[in-house]
Amino acid sequence: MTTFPEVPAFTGFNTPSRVEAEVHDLNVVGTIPPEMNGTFFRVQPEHQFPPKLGDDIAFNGDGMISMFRFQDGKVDFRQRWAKTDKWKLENAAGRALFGAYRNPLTDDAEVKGKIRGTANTNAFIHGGKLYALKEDSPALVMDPITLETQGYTDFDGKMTGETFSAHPKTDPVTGNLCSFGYASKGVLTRDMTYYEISPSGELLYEIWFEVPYYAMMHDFAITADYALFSVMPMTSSWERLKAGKPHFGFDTSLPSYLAVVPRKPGATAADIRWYKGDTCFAGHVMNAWQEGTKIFLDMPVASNNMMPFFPDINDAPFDPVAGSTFLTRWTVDLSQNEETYQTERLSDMIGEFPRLDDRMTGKKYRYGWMVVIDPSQPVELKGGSAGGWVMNTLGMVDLEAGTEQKWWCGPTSSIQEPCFVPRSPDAAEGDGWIVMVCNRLETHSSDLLIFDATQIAKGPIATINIPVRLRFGLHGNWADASSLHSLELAA
Ligand code: V55
Ligand code: FE
Repeated sequence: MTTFPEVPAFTGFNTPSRVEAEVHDLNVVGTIPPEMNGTFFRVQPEHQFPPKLGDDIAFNGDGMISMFRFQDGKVDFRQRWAKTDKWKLENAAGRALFGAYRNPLTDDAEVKGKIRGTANTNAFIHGGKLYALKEDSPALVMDPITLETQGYTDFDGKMTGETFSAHPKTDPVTGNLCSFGYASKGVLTRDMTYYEISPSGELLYEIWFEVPYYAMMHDFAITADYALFSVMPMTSSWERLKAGKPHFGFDTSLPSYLAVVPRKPGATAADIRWYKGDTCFAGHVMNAWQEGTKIFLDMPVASNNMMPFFPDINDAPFDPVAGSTFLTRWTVDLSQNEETYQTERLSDMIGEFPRLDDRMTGKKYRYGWMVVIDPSQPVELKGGSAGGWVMNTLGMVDLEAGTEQKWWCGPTSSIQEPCFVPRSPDAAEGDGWIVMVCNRLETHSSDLLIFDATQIAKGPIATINIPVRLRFGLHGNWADASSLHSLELAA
C-alpha cells in the first residue's frame, strides 16, 4: 500500500501528482504567437514512492519531465518520468529503496553501489538528445520527442568522472556543450572534472582538478576561453552522513573562491587561477564574459545561506534577510597579481533562477530575467518557495539601459523559472518571448504564461491552462523546431 506522509512536502500544492500525460491542443486564453515553433522542456522533482525515511526534501524527488510543443499557435503537452536506474529498481520493488538526499548510508543493502541519481534538476537539449540531469550522477539520455528513457551515458567511455552537472552550457560560437562534474571520484570527494562535448555529442576532453573544500558545485559559467567556478561553503562530511544530518550544511567560517579554468585540451589543475572572497551563497549563474584580460561573472549572491533545508553547521537559525540573493558581478583582471575578486551589486531586486537569451552565453549581454521575491506584495497563500518567501514576481534587468521591469503574479500564485524563446534563431538579443510556469496555489492548478520578453511589465500575452497540476519545478529549456523537430519528420 502507498500512503504519502501528511507533511508539508507532500500535502497542499505539494501533493504528489505522479501523472504521465499526453494532451493535445491545450486551452489558451489570449494568443500564442504563431511564429513560436519548438518545444519547452522542464523538470520537476516528484517522488515515485513515499520516502523511505518518512519525510524528504523536494531535491530528492524523482525527475518528471514536461514538454510543451508549440506549433501554429497551438500547444501539445506530454509528461513522462525520467526512468533512472533508481526509478526502475524502486518501480520493480514497489517501494522506496534509496534513502536520504546524497546519503548512500541510508539505502537498502540491495541497492548498494547503484547510481542514486534522480534526473530531477534540468532538461537540456544537445545534438538532438534530451539530457535529464542531476549533479550527483551521469547524464540520463531521453528521446526528446517521445520522452522515452534511453539510459545513462558515459560518452562512449570517454567520461571518466562519475558525475555530470545539471547546468551545462552551450557555447554559441563553437556549438560545444560545456559541462563539469564534482564529487567526481565519489560521494564527498573534492575532485572535479571539466568536460567539453562537440555539437554531435563526442566528448572532446576532460580537465581534472580539486576544489579547496568539498562544496555544492551547482552551476558554473563560460567565457570564450575560460570556465568559471564559484566555490561557496555549502559543504558536507562523512560525520554528517553517519549522524543522519542533511547532506549539506553551511559553514560561515569558510571563504568563497572563484576558479578560472582555461578551456583547452591538455590544460591541468596547474593552469587554474584561484581568487578568494568573503563567505557568501552563490548558486545559479546569469552569465559571464571576458574583455581583454578582464573576466566578468554575473550571478545572484547572498551574504549567507539561502537554503533552509541545508542548515548552518553550527545550528545558527536560518536568516531569510541574509539569505536574500541579489544579482552581483564578480570581476578579476588576469593581467594582475590579484588574490581576491571584486564584487558589485547590479540590482536591488531579491532574485534567483537567473536566465538570459542563451545565444549570449559567454558574451557581453544586455537582458536578464529572474524569479523575484517582492516582499512588499501581499500573500494570501503560502507555499512553493525554496527560501521561505513566496516567489511572486518576474523581474527583468536591462544592463545596457540600466532599467528594470517587474510583473507581480498576484497574492494566490507563485512562479517557476522563466525561459527565453528567440523569435527566430537569428533574431536580435531579447527579441522573443518568455515562457514561465505559474503555480495557482488556491486552485492547485498550473498555467504556462507567455510574455513579450522585453515588455514583461505589461503582463502575459497568453495563458495556457495545463490540465494537470505541475509541482515545484527546477529548470527548463527551449529547443527550436529547426534543432529538434526536423528529426521528427525524418523518423
Ligand atoms: C540544487 C538543486 C538540486 C540539487 C542540488 O538548486 C542543488 C540547487 C534539485 O536538486 O540536488
Ligand atoms: Fe539549478
